[in-house]
Amino acid sequence: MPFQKDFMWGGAVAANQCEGAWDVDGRGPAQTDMMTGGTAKQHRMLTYRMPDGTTGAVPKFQSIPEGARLAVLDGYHYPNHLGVDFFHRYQEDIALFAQMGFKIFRMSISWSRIFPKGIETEPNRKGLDFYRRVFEECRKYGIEPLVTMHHFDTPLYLEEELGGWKNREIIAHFDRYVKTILEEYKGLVKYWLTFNEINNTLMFLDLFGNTATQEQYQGAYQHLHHEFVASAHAVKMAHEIDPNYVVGCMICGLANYPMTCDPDDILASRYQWEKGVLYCGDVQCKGKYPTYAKRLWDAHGVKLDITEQDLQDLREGCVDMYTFSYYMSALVTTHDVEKNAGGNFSVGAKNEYLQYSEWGWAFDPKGLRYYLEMMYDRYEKPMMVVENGLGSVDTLEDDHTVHDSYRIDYLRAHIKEMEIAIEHGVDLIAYTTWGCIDLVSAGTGEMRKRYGFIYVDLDDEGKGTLDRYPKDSFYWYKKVIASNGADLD
Ligand code: BGP
Repeated sequence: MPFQKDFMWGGAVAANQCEGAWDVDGRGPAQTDMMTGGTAKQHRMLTYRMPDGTTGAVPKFQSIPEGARLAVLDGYHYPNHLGVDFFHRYQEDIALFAQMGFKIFRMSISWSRIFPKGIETEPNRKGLDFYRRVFEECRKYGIEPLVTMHHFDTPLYLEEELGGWKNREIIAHFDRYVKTILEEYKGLVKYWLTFNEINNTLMFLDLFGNTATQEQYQGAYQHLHHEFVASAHAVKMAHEIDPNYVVGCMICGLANYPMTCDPDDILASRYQWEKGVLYCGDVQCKGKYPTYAKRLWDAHGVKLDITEQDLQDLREGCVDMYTFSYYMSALVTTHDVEKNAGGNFSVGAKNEYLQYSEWGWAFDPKGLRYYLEMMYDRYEKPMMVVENGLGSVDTLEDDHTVHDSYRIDYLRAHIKEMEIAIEHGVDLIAYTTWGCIDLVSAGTGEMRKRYGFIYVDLDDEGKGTLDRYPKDSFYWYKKVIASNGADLD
């Protein structure tokens, strides 16, 4: 039996995509609340208001005009405001997770529920109480919470007034938030993750092709440096507050392969690994910048503000485990080919050996094995796959069933590869599939791109009963968990 006896099977969500209740009980806004819905072809928009009252919208990757403030405007739909109403339905949802036999449930805390602007000295008690109730509900069923401290939702005030993570001052605000939650939930939570897909900040730049400016690179690397230091502080505080706490990094696990055997492609692929994936994992797991960091910075004239104290903090704040999301792989080439594969932060050529989803995400289970084995060998820390799954359109039948055999096929294939990686020596301790209950897509803001074992009756316009219905995959996953991965049929 490859999976250890206490292997933790479960699922994952993020506050901003499932909770809703965006302005309830004193919660402050985050940038995700100012984002409209989009589609695979049409970007989500950020809406804003100018000082003279005029309004507008830009694609989410662009900056709003000088002097503008992000704003919620009439006539637009903001899917994260409602999410799937987990805030009010968490008891029903956790009961369904328990029915599947979940051992672990990954979720995140919305920073602005605890500190609405991010700058307050006293936390918002109602926000703290909400998560306490959620953790207690999990514990009632013996489900271990796995809690992300930061999942795409910095309080908007800090983004606008401070310039977000580019400004060193934000670290102190994050420290105060982290200390608060680590003290508050001592004994209720054991596993923590610092920043969700921390490496996205660099991957975003690739979305611009080769057009990102020196200023964008400078900003991205400095932003990341501040997150690394904040993450190291979180690890140190966690260990001081409760020696039982286990803290992980969380990396967007985008595997890549060279498209040809041209040595230039081999090098380009390796450099992409370094820039896109390894840079962040290396700093967080090894507590220092890797040798190739200078090459990456020099390529774009980046000069970082790094203090001696920062370097010491990084050394003292290495994470205890390596966790990552895995959805797909990408091809890297220096050749002039059509860049026609979409996908999660990846732009590149299509791999003719793989199949692609409607959203351009490649189906590559072997890439998961490749990734697990490579990273375990590199870091030798316990690993968790904390996101994996298939975003697809599901049909709710008249009798409220959903026949999602395609999702079962996707997950089964990935679990089989995890099994092999474990047989090859990888210390994998948990698997939480993404969006175990349907939720708002981070990339497109859609509801129709579903990942869940549980169907939520809600559409892209925010219409629906919000009723929950188990899909076929719900019963399948229940069997997988009950058999500890032995019964995948
Ligand atoms: C990851 C994020 C998640 C999640 C997932 C699926 O990048 O950590 O928040 O949303 O991707 O992406 P999407 O929602 O765009 O399908």
